[in-house]
Amino acid sequence: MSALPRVGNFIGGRLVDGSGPRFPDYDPGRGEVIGEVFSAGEAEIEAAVAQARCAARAWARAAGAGRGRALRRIAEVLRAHNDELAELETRDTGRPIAETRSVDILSAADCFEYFGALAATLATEHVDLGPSAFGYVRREPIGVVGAIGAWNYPLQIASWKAAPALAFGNAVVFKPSELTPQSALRLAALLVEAGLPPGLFNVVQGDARVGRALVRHPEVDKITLTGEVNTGRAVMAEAAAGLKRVSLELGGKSPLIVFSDADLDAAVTGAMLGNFYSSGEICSNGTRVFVERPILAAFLDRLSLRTERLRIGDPLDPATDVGAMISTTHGERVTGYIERGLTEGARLITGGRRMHEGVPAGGFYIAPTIFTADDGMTLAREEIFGPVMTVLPFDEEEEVIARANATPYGLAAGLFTRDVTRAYRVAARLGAGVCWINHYNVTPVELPFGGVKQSGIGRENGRAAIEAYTEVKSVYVALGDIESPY
Ligand code: TXE
Repeated sequence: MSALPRVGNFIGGRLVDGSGPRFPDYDPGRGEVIGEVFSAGEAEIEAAVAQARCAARAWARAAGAGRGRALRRIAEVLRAHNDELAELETRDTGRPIAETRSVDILSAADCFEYFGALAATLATEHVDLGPSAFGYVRREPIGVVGAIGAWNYPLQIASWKAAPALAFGNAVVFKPSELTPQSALRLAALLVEAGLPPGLFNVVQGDARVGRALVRHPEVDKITLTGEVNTGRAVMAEAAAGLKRVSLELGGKSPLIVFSDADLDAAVTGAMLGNFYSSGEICSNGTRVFVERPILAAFLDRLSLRTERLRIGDPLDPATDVGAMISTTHGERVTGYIERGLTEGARLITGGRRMHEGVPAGGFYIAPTIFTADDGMTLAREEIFGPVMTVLPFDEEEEVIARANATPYGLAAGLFTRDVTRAYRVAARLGAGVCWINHYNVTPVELPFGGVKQSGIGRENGRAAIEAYTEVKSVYVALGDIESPY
């Protein structure tokens, strides 16, 4: 594969090959190999952590305002490279260019801009302890952050971790998913181009082996993971030995509740955004759609009509609505869930099959699929991470809240109603870290994002991210003579 572009590591401000195993990087839209990944070996992992540790020293001492200026410059550089990065992301993920051009890079830029503004505002408390003392509280960087990404929104995930980490004086060693190695590498080069000191953002390629090495590394002070629940468990267990700080952004099986007084077209739009955008490969998707029984038939009619108009095809075609699954393995996992649903007696409304006609050969394309089912069916309990929506009728508010919460997950939730009192009341009772009222899956960087229960620990974005990337130090200052019984 030597003629292919080399996808290496980025350490201390430079692209370097890796001494670990090499493996192909695929364009899921076509099943074509688009690069040869040189994964990080022990030498590169050591070098990346050492470079981060070294760069973090000066960066931690810099004033927040200086760090903020650097991050705001990065935001501008990302926006200037929007189309280039969007095409890179589409080729690596199989997600439609219409999405990556309008969401992924702009969300990353917004994140750098937002935390570039917060960087200088880390004022903390002065505590008056009377005439003989006072105290103050410092927020200090944690040090070296090991960040591990999933494959659905590679650049956004890297940015949602790097921006706050850097804003508050840390350095980062980022490991992208082995399925989508490209955009983080380009991001690293652009950060240096924007003036970020080398060594502050490093990229090491590889699979769980490299992820585990970061979790175990004694010079990595904090781990942040975006991935599946089982991976979260494994990372937390590995981090226990060193009592490492851990933030986890994991999976979900989120409820979306449509009350009978809802704007029906808006609710259908919300359900489609929460199940078919990014081919359904979004952690916060509202994949259990509870519909109040009196409007169920009308809801399903409109939903099916609009779903069957979606354009499934070449991710690089700007007209495409639904692209390819990330891999054949994952595609077969999703069609396996569809088969399971049929076997268990779920009612297929539309879709339910892999597409071969009208799509690029070599990619794995699934028709957007809608089932009605019972709560106990696998479709309604397990995260599928594909374009498969499960619709469930309900009759009472109390009933639907109980059913919506009857899951070990708690990432997100959504509800559609014109009754603002009911919206406020129900949103307060749903077990989720994120809730949308009359919309779905919009994630402004100003609002914290993350799950409760088994969907994660900690939050990304918003001021909540300060907790994730700083430590608190209390300082007591004696003003009078020292008091002592000795
Ligand atoms: O996850 P995996 P994927 C979730 C989404 C779905 C999953 C899909 O809900 O469940 O991510 O992404 C590395 N020690 N979210 O398949 O397999 C692995 O190499 C250390 C939630 O990529 O868990 C990869 O880089 N690292 C999210 C990363 O972990 C390990 C939004 C994730 O891999 C490891 C997006 C180990 N033992 C997707 N095992 C949110 N909540 O925001 C694997 N890895």
